[in-house]
Amino acid sequence: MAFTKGRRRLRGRAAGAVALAVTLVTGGLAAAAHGQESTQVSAEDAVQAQAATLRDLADQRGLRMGTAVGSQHLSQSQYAQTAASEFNSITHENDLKWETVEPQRGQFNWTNADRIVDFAQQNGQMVHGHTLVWHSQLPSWVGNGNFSRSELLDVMDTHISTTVGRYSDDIATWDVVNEPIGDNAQFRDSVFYRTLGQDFIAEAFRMADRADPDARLFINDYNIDGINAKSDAYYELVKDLLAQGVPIDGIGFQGHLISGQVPSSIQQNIQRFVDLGLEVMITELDIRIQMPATEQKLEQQARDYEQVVNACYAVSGCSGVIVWGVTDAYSWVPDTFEGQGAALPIDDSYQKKPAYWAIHEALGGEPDPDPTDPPTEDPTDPPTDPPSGDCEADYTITNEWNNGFQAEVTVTAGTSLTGWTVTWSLGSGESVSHAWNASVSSSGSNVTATDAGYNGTLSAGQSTSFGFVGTHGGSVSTPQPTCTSGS
Ligand code: 9MR
Repeated sequence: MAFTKGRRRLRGRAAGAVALAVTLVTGGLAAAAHGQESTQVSAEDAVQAQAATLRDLADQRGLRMGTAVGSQHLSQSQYAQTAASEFNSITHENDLKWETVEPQRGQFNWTNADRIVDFAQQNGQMVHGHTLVWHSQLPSWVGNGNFSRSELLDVMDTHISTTVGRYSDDIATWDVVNEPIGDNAQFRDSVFYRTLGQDFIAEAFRMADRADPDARLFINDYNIDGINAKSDAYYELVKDLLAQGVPIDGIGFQGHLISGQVPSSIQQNIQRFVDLGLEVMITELDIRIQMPATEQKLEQQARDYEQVVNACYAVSGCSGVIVWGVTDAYSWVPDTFEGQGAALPIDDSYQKKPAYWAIHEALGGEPDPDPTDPPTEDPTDPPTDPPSGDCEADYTITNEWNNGFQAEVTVTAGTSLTGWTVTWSLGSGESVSHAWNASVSSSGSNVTATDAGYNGTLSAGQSTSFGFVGTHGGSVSTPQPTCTSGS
């Protein structure tokens, strides 16, 4: 792959937010408008702020607003467009992990990692490197290699120097060591800790620093967002590393949180690590809710996101936030936590949720322009008399203009459903361009809409609706859709 020099880089020890501000400022807002300093927004800026993406706003304020990306999704245009327009920083969700890039000793495979770095380059985005030394997603040749101390150091050095060296022009910040402390606040049992003791952490940072002395190097973990025994253990660990002169620049609070349970001490916790001279980043933010997502739960989640991002933005030295995925459709959460999901600011159908608008506002943008729009509505209505059959779909044209129209389809369950599919035929010259609260695809004139996950489970008589915008060639037809159980 071609590497270009001069990408937007975050450089210089303890200069996190300010360095970012200087390199990223594009608009008329003050470069150092972060932390305690106030932001002056002109009328012109305010107009722009309404249409601004999270990326525009974060750029203006010199903050990182990132997302995790999977290379397997980049060929989907809506996914790629959202990743490029809403975020100024990209993290490999899985494609840069040890098992992927060095599955056999000394045999490196960069195909998927490169695709993401290339994507970021094409879109002028930073890359936060995740991750070099982690007990998980580690190939068995490392975990079961029975290496001596010196052999394991050699294995680590090869992996770190090759990976960091390869991307030294592209990746300016790294999660060097991920999750070395367990939930009991003790060092986690891993091949690295068993073989090298806690020194493996210092060694890993020194190796990364040798491979790219300009890179900013982070330690990263979950459940350290608030002040608790585990974050206390990190506080002691990083103080010790700094005292030894280990080249550590920052700490990542992953931020895998539960809605309604954001730790109240998060800002104080960020501040105490910044006071040690470290940069703090929220590196993997998602805030999960118990499904189904109702309007009330989505509003609570918005307040949770607001609390986390404001805690970061309030502290100079907290350089920004990375959310752990572009869309709820591909979030790791539902696969790991049964019955929970909808953890990201953008939903399965790429609709901006209240959480998105909460971040938008926290970044100085406008609030949700139409808070009554889906998907802020409660996705389910109270039960009525159930129709016969699996379900019924009622199609209504809600708006019409020159060559466009908007339609709403209400699905009512005849029997209890765990998913639904609605199909209909388009009239001549019609197409569907943009949908919410359902996954909609078309093939020729046949359109298929399936539930969006969070609105798939309906009891008999319960309704939910989805909508879309379409184009027409002169007149709008009113089709008779068919509804079936299953998606
Ligand atoms: O989101 C990642 C998921 O796709 C993987 O299956 C999982 C495997 O461990 O890793 C997830 O990402 C993790 C990240 O690398 C480290 N912090 C916790 C994240 C969520 O598990």
